[in-house]
Amino acid sequence: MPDVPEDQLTSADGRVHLSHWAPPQFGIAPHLRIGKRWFNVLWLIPVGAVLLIAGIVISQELRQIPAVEQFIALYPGTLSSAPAVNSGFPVWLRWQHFLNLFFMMFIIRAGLQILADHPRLYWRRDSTPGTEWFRFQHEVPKDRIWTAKDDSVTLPKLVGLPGIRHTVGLARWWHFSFDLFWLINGAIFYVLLFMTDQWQRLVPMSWEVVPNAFSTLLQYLSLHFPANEGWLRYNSLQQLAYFLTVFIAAPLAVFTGLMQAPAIGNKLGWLGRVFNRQAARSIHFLVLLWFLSFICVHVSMVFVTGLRANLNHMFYGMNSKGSQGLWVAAAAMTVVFIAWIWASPFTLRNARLVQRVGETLLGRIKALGEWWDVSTQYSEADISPRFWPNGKLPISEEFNLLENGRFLSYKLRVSGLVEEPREFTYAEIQAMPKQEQITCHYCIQGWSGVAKWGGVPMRHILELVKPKPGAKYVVFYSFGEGAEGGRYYDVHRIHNMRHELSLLAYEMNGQPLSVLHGAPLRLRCENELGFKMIKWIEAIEFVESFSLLGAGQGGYNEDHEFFGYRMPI
Ligand SMILES: Nc1nc2c(c(=O)[nH]1)N[C@H]1C(S)=C(S)[C@@H](COP(=O)(O)O)O[C@H]1N2
Ligand SMILES: [Mo]
Repeated sequence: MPDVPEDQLTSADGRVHLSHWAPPQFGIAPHLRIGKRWFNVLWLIPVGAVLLIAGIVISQELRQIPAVEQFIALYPGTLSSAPAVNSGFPVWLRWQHFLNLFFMMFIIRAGLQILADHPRLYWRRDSTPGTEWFRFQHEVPKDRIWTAKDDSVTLPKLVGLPGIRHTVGLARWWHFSFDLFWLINGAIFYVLLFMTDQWQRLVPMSWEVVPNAFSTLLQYLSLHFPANEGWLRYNSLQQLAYFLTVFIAAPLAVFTGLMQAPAIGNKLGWLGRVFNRQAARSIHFLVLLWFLSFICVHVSMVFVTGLRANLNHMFYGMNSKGSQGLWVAAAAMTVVFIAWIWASPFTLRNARLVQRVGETLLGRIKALGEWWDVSTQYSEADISPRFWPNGKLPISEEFNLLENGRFLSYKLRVSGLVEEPREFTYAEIQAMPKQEQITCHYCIQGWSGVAKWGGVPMRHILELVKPKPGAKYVVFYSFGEGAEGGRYYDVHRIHNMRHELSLLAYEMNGQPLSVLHGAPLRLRCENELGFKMIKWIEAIEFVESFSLLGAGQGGYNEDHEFFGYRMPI
């Protein structure tokens, strides 16, 4: 009976120990590419200040012109037809506003943490270094192997969540859990908005909103503020900004978020081509910039257009001049502040708990992605010029010998709950029915790439070894170690291994698979994230449960980096 290197799996701790975590590595200030030149975006601060002052001067000058004053008289800033909202700021609205900002704090911080795991943005699917339009990391070194993990950067502690390098696994639990809360809150908001008269605040009912918004902008910029009528109705500029945020930006964030998932992007044919992983990721980031700008302007306006009145509206529900709203808002912000400070240290200390809670909340929803049989294939012309590598190359003596012998003596061991445990030589595997597929790879860190893979379908191996009825999972053992030492392994549900595109690949782009990309054999499983596609496969085992393997989470990255074991999204 062929054995498996099960004793070489290591357990893992439930917390993040900084002593053996990826050491900090700082990137660079965010840079933006225009044509061939890179600009430091910190320049936007002085440039923005100059533009703001220029805007103020220009609007004050404009308002000296009689025609402009006539325009403002004609379009005073609020739609003359806009009905008054009679229900004020009901308690549900105030709670939803608070919960929204509370959830957004987690979503934004965790989102930035995810971005820092691959600190580059592209428009094309292939993530080829040099084609970014935005990065906060140096250029990719050309003189050595530079993996995607090497590329991840540290963020300031209070910005990222959990604030240390390469914590994409934990950040995703925060991001997606709070996405879920935020979506529920948003759905309730949409419903209540239209069940009451509150929708009238946000939905412009006439094109006059455009000249009125200009008029408001001019009035604000010239520092002669229009009267604050916020209790009854919003001015046109507010209305447009809120409308765009609630009805355009928020749905776009959800859509471009989902399009970054392999089970969705690899399924939706042409839509997945237009909103390819990188375009979706870039737009997702631009929506973040919209939200951040919105928050800055919105909060500034709350302060400068009558702080007490504004806070009495949104935090106290009264149209009054007292200080009650101020106190309620201060208490609410204290809660946000405490949660802000607490979240990262809590996550590092209770990483396993964060993973478990995340799995409980989201596991089933995400796993729905596996239902869909992904089928999108690309053409030869789509093949990426460069495919980011990831992982630690195997260093064992055994592997060196195999590699030096060009894997001629390699044998794949397949065992466990099967009728016919077998060892397959490399020649036998290559003589099996061969399948080729051109597919897009989605790494959890954010990069993607298209390659053509050739190999034997997993379903063929299953037919040969005949899993017993009790076999629920398929364990893959790698020759390589994981980042913290101990064997890299990974577990798949047997169902997913019967999928048409689940492949044991020995060729990449028409060439024998290189060691860098997983020779002698690596898995392709196109409805999961890249880390599930184990490289340098030594043995395969069919099991009923994986709870006794390693730290019991279903794979090396699941054990050590707190990823989820089913990751179609
Ligand atoms: N044995 C092993 N397999 C592995 C990894 C690893 O670290 N060790 N990394 C995974 C990750 S995170 C990704 S994205 C893909 C990358 O495959 P590539 O190096 O061919 O691009 O391999 C996966 N398979
Ligand atoms: Mo990955």
